[in-house]
Amino acid sequence: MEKGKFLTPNTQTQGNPDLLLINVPSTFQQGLIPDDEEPPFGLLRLAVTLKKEGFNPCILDAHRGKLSLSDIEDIVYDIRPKFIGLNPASVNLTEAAEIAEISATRGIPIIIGGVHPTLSPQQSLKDLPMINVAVRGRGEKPLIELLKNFKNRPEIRGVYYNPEDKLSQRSDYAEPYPLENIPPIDYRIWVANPLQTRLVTFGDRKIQLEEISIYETAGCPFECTYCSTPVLVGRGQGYKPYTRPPTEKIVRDVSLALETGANAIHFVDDMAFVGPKDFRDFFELWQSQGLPPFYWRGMTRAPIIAERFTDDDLKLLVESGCWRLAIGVESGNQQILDRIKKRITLDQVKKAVERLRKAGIPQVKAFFIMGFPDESLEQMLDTQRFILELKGLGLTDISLFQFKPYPGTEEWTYLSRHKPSILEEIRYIKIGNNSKNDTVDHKISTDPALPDHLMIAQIPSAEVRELIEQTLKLFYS
Ligand code: B12
Ligand code: SF4
Repeated sequence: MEKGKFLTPNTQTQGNPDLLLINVPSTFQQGLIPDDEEPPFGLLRLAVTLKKEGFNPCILDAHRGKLSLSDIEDIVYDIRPKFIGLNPASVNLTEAAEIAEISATRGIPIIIGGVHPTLSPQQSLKDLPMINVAVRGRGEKPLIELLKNFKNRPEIRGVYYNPEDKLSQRSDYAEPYPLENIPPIDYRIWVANPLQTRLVTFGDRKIQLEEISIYETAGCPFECTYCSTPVLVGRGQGYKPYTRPPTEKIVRDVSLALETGANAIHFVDDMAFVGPKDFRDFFELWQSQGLPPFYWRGMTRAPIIAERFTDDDLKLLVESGCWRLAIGVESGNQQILDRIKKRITLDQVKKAVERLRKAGIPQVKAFFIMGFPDESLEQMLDTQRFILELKGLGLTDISLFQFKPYPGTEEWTYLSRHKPSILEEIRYIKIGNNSKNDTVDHKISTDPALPDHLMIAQIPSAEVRELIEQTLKLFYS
């Protein structure tokens, strides 16, 4: 069965798996899931680590496989796993609940982890009452213990059972499993269709990229007020906000990923590099080992490029095969940038875009958000104007999202104090649209929306979305 292709490892034929990790789809409206989605890096890390520890896990990538609920039910029934693991984010809790329902009716214990359970394990257990256990933080260590000793409800850091239990009135995260001990992921075994083909223009040449995505780090050293990452890593609670594995491990992982036949890497990490040294160390080691060149793209911050990269670093960036660098900008209004603790200035953004394009990086992308709490129409129009100014400086691509509050973030706390009724009405709505990838319509339809009348900013949600649509059209016209 074609759908079975998204059950990995692809050699999974014998015995019931100890654990079936299901990548919960962002929606069951299959037409809304793009074709080039990233594999579930968190589940991949868990699966290869559990395998190394002697377990027999498998992954069902229901998101990339665009599986329906009944496809998932058939597969669960066929392979009868001992446990099921789900990874709900805040935007697909409903889908997770539906999958949990079918698993619970088969009597299979369910463990949840990942974004939403980490933001609030107690709330997740209330949201999904059929779930037995929630894991907060990185799941490797808790799963090893839970799979060995589930019946006894072991007390483990980062593991939460009944939300009403005294034992659940805590906030600890799982003890992280060292990144350097996580085995390299062999994409040929664990990921269905790992390569994405794209045609990229480099000066006057067109090059066909066979791209594979990888994720190497954990967290991010910054603390933007709207972002879930600081909460995901337990920032401010004594946990390390950012971990980068040794350069040797990154070199080994990239090298293995290229063995799939890829000639390009997408570093999906929140930060592909947080300083010129990370980047230099990697490429110097890569070159010193005589490894073959490859194309790559990733994400970093404007001040790093504007102020910390020398001209020589920029030259090395181009030589290293970087075809697209993305930066998080979020707003074209300095007051908003300061409020969301972005720690960047508009001048740094302009300088970064200009320097990258002048150095010869083929594509520069920036991310933006409109509709922050209390943001005025005028401030959003500043963002629109700034986006068009950056286009004039060589910006080639944008993502522009509507602000959405996520549990545990500083903006969530702000809204709970100042506009509590809004949080009761939060729903992430998926707008149906079958437009092709990379079109403005597609960009709009894959960003979950908020109810039309919601007044998080100074204008209602529907008007924020109209402005987003207008801005995307202006940029891409
Ligand atoms: C890669 C990525 C994407 C990719 C791929 C997403 C995908 N389908 O897998 C793309 C670019 C497509 C994407 C899109 C979106 N994303 Co995104 N994305 C990420 C990102 C940067 C990395 C996720 C990741 O792979 N991490 C690396 C792995 C190794 O870590 P991990 O997933 O945390 O896994 C560990 C633990 O969490 C835990 N764990 C994970 N799963 C499980 C399961 C079990 C059972 C257990 C026990 C433990 C466990 O153990 C793992 C190993 O240590 C995160 C930010 C982040 N730092 O997590 C945002 C993030 C998940 N995205 C986010 C958002 C908002 C979106 C969008 C909605 C953006 C938008 N339009 O507004 C869209 C949704 C699109 C869609 N159709 O659903 C938010 C989610 C916020 C929320 N509360 O729900 C995040 C957290 C970004 C942020 N900082 O705010 N995203
Ligand atoms: S928005 Fe980006 S820079 Fe800010 S905390 Fe999140 S991942 Fe880090």
